[in-house]
Amino acid sequence: MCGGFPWNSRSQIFLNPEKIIMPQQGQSAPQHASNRKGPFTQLRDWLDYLADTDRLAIAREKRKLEFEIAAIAKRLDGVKASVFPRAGGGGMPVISGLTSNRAWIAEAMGVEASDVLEHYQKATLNPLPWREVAAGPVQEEVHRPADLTKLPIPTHNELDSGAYITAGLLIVRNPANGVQNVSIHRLQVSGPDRLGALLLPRHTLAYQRMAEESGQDLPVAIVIGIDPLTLLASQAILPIDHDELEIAGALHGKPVDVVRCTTNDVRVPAHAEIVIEGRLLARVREPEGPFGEFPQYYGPRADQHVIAIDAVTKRRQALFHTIVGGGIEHLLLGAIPREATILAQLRRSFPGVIDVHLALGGVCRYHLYVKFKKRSEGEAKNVILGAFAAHYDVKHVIVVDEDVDIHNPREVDWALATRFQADRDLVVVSGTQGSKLDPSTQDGVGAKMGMDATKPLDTPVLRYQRIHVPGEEDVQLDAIIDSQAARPWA
Ligand SMILES: Cc1cc2nc3c(=O)[nH]c(=O)nc-3n(C[C@H](O)[C@H](O)[C@H](O)COP(=O)(O)O)c2cc1C
Ligand SMILES: [Mn+2]
Repeated sequence: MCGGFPWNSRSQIFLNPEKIIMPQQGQSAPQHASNRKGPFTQLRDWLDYLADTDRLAIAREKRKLEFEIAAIAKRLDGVKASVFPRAGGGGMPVISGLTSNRAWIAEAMGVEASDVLEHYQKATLNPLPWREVAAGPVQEEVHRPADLTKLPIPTHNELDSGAYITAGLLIVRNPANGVQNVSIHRLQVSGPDRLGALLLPRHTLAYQRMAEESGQDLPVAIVIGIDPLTLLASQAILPIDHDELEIAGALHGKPVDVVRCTTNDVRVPAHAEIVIEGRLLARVREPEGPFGEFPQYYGPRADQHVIAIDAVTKRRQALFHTIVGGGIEHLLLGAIPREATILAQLRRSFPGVIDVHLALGGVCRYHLYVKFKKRSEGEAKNVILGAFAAHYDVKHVIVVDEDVDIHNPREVDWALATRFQADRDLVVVSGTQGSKLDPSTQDGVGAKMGMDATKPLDTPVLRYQRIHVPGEEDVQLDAIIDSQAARPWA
């Protein structure tokens, strides 16, 4: 043990990727060395907790910003979060992989893994307004004019156009009523005080258009280095004019403290690590991309929105968070809010829906598994149609019975292999809206497919009886297996 964490004076672990064993997604990490419990409201507490439970790898100093940080973080994705002290040779550490396992998200919330979706949904229905405070650590230093080249901003994928901020919460205000919106957008570093931003047609773009119509720039704040629950809240699927920071408050169980930016009216979490203040420019578009996206393909280069930077505020010893595009951290941040919304929506029409899962193989967006207690024949196909309507990203739906573990792809495959007949149980709808980032669509227009892998309600005895060896689940291997035993054939 030597040195310390870049954010305090604890012991340091050096990273040895050779020794890493991939745990199954969702499987809990060994419970030891920490008696802290969620909800975690502070990034540094979360990092300490990951470190105390052997889920944080600290690299030797000065890893390169171009590709090396992303490469190491990707190798550790889903296994350990990573820390890169003095990344790129500067003074600021880079961190990655904060929420790269479902079980970790449950721990961050302080609930059982089986309660994550209902807990999240409850938070979205019970927002907790933020509380403004006069000062906060995120403004310990104010840098004006701003220079983005002083921040350790990594370049991630081979064909990316350059360095990208990928874990920045973009906060804007409705120009008419001041309601804030929080979302994550990829941000290309186009110059020392200039960013290119991809704004897909949701709330940030709606507010930007309102400002642009009256010839105004839209003030923004970009928050980097924030606790995992606020990251998750930024991905909530809400109607416009619902402030995602209030969902963060609900998940925290207490209001988020915010401070006003130094150059505009946007309110930002007081305990964040770094805030970049700026303006989304009216009537300016510049080339942005290509950039490696969540479906594991590049988003193309095109003219996109531009943010001019006015100031950077930060903690004295700030941490810079980066999310590797398409890594599990990225995928899960989108998956949990989507699953929570889809589950609530399906249950409204189909009380027999028990659980839903957006599979990693379907990049946590396109493949939906539904666990369902069917009451009448045909109902599973109605569930399929409901799932298509619940979120346009959902492309393939598999409905299974309640005895199938939808978090285990092998189980879902088994249900498909043994309970599904294509001429009877398949639903295909063509020419629907899908994901523009799915390269097999025509600019987002493509087919949906549903597979009803539930067994018939009325079946002859034994036909669908799952085989079972009595006592299998109770075998105590440690007590039974003798590792020193003589070979009985010797
Ligand atoms: C790591 C990450 C990167 C993202 N990048 C973008 C992006 O570049 N452009 C975009 O429009 N949405 C992006 N998203 C998705 C939005 O943040 C998400 O849909 C959000 O909920 C939209 O918020 P809104 O409903 O308030 O508009 C990203 C999400 C994550 C987790
Ligand atoms: Mn929103």
